[in-house]
Formats: sequence, C-alpha cells, structure tokens
Amino acid sequence: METNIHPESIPDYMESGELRTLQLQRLKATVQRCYDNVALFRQRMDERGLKPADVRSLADVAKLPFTQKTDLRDTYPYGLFAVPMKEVVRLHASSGTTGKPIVVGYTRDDLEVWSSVMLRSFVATGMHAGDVLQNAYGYGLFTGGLGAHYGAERLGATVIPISGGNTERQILVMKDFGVTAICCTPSYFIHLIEKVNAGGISFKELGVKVGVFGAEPWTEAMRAYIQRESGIKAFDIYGLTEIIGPGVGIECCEQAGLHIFEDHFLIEIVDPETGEVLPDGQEGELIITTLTKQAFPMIRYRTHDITSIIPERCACGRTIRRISRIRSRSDDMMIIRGVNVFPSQIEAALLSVEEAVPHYQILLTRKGGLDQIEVQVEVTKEMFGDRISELESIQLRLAQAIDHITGLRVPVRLVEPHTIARSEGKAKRVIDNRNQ
Ligand code: DLL
Repeated sequence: METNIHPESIPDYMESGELRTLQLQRLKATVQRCYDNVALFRQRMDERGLKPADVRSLADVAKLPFTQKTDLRDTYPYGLFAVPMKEVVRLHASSGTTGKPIVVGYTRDDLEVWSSVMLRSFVATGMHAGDVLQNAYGYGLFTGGLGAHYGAERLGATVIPISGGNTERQILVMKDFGVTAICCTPSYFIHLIEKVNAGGISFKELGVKVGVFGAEPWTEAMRAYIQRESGIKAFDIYGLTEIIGPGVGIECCEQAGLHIFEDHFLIEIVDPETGEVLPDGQEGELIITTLTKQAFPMIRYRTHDITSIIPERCACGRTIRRISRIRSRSDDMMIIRGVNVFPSQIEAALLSVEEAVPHYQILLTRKGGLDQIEVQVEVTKEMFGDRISELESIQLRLAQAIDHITGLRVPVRLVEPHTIARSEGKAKRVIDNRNQ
C-alpha cells in the first residue's frame, strides 16, 4: 500500500459504492449529451426506442448501441463532435490502416481530464516531481507525445520533449541530461537498449529507473527481457485515440494488471462474436464508454482489444479495477491450418528460448488457398558467427517453443542481425502478403 497518495490520485482509492454512484451520474449525463448533440447517437437510440432516461443503472449501459471505428470514418471529420467547434481547443488524429484518418477533438476541460489521468498514471509507477522524463512518444497528431507531456508537467517532472526517432540524439540525452524515466513504445525501447549497449556502455549504468511503455501489444516475456537487459522497472500503459489517448489505464508498482481510471471510463468486456456482456474474469473485447468527455464523448466503443477485468482488489490499495495486459487485438488473430494464433503467443514463445533476441516478424502468405506462416527471428552477431549446427539447434528450439504454445509446427527462419526494420513508434510484427 502506498503511503504518499498524490492529491490528484484520490479517486484511485475511492470507496467502490461511491465510485459506482459517480459513474452512474456521469453516464447519464454523457448519454444525454450524446443524444442531444450527436445525430448518429440519437438516431441509433431512436431506432431502438431508447431515451436517455432509460439508463437508470450502470448495467443499463448494455442496452445502448455499440460505436465502431467505421462510425468515425463515416462521420469524418467532425460528425461525432458534441460541442461547437469554437469550444474545441485541440485535435488529434490516428492514421489507421486504410484511407482517411480518424479525427478526435478536446475542449479545455477534456485536456484537463487527460492531464489528470496521465498524472495519475505516472504517480502509479512511483514517478514524482523531480523525475526527469525523456518523452520519446511521437509529438504531433499521435496522442502519445502531448498526452504524456502535459501529465508529466502537471506531476512536476522535468519533461524532455524529444519525440520519437533520432536514436543517436536519444542516447546522448539519456546519458547527459540526468534522465530518470522514459516513455516510448516497448519495441523502440528495445532498440535503444541495443544501441546503448553497442556503444560500449551498459544501459544499466545510465540513471534511468522507470519506463512507461505502451501503444502496442507486448508480453510478460518482453517485460522480463527489458527489465533484465536495462535494469529499469517497465510499466504498461494503455489508451487509444478514440477514447482520449494514453492514460485510460496503467500498471501500478505491483505490475499485476492495468488500473483503469474508472471515474472517467466505464469498461465492459463482451464476447467479440455476439457482443454479449461477459462476467468479470472472462476474456473478451474491451468496450469503453467515456464518462466525462465533452467534445468527443464515446458510447460503448468497440476497441477490438482482448483482455479481461480482474475482479480482485489490487495489493496497492487502489479501488479502481484492473484489466489484464492486452493480449492482442481481435483483428490480429491469424487462423493457420484451422488454429487461432495471436502474435503475442509467438512473441512469448520466442522469448522463452534463452538465446533469442526480441526482433521478429511474422510473414503471412497464401498458397493454394491456404494461409502459410513463417516466423523470422534475428540472431545476434555472436550467434551468426557460430557453427551451423548451433544455429540449427536454436532454430529447432524456437520452432518447438512455438509448437508448445500454439500447437502448430511453424517454420522459423533465422535472419542476420539488423535485417528486421526497427520502428520508432509502433512495431509492425505481422507482414501480411496473403492478398498479393
Ligand atoms: O496508441 C495511445 C497510446 C499512446 C497508448 C502512448 C499508450 C501509450 P492509438 O494510436 O489510437 O493510440 O492506438 C490504440 O493501440 O486500441 C491497442 O490496440 C494498442 N495499444 C495501446 N496501448 C497498448 C498497450 C495509442 N499497453 C491501440 N498494450 C489500442 C497493448 C496497446 N496494446
């Protein structure tokens, strides 16, 4: 139990009944605001014969229609905004995979809320005023940079707004500026560790103690790798543009699931196929309803992120509930010879083999109407100099580890050091050439 509770983190410890009452009051207000100001929400509710007054309990949220990413595309750019543009003081956008980006807006109050949940996120990791934060999330339309920036400033940390990329400069800053904490994607952090170590000093000699990593899926095995190789404590932070950006949830020092800032976000888990609400503890798709957003409120947003609600109270004393690490996105699932496989399973398998380095890519192709998969794994320079028989043995062990976790014999190809592209932001783990 933490003894020094930051004043802004008090809602993290709110008595559960009080929190549910607050959520219900805010849910009602959000539904009313959406009904009054957003044509799509009103139309969807009218089609179901629903009025805002029909939301009488938190469970009633399940009566409301889902919102999908396609709804944001169909109403591009401002169709889901619930306030006049003169109240919108910031826009962000996310590029997505196809066509136009999705655009979200924030009022001044929304930015306040965002800073406060980001501040609470940093507090949960044990960061405090006086920490020097290297913020290597991208600044710009991506929410990572500015989201972390304002939260950290509000905490009283010294923020270095370095943004993503330019690895040489990142390393110089990390060495010379007294950096104690860093934010970036986990895949980029691995790249940084590698580059620092290649420069002749060990990452562990630097003063960095805390890493706040998110924006892409990663595994416990990856955390173990990062903590072992860098000596820092690595925290998982979750969020998405459509809801607010980073700061929907974060791990605390227990590193046992991500606390959701439930006074601002109402969470449900549903069966991704049927949309039916699932009980706590069961894995399914995370659905989020915003409770305080003004410019861009969201009702029952289908995140496609697969997780579960952890029903037990956390040892840290926070009463806000946790979700388990995002296992994957429902749309990332690959079906290989009839077996469902997620990239995170491949990652966990690869990292269970001692010699493996966490640079890998999954290549999907189609042959004779059947999906084919190949996993490419980088070896280190030292390994590359090894005898062929040793490389073969590693290859075999990697394939066996994948078989063990997924039940599939998957071809593994060892590739030369530095041949898999490094990302400055979100890593591209799956190369899908099935439709070529
Ligand atoms: O990635 C916001 C963010 C910035 C989160 C910085 C954390 C840190 P989007 O670009 O809209 O927003 O992508 C959101 O990324 O639906 C998840 O699929 C994935 N994602 C985000 N955080 C995590 C995480 C930002 N900790 C999408 N673990 C989400 C797994 C994550 N997946």
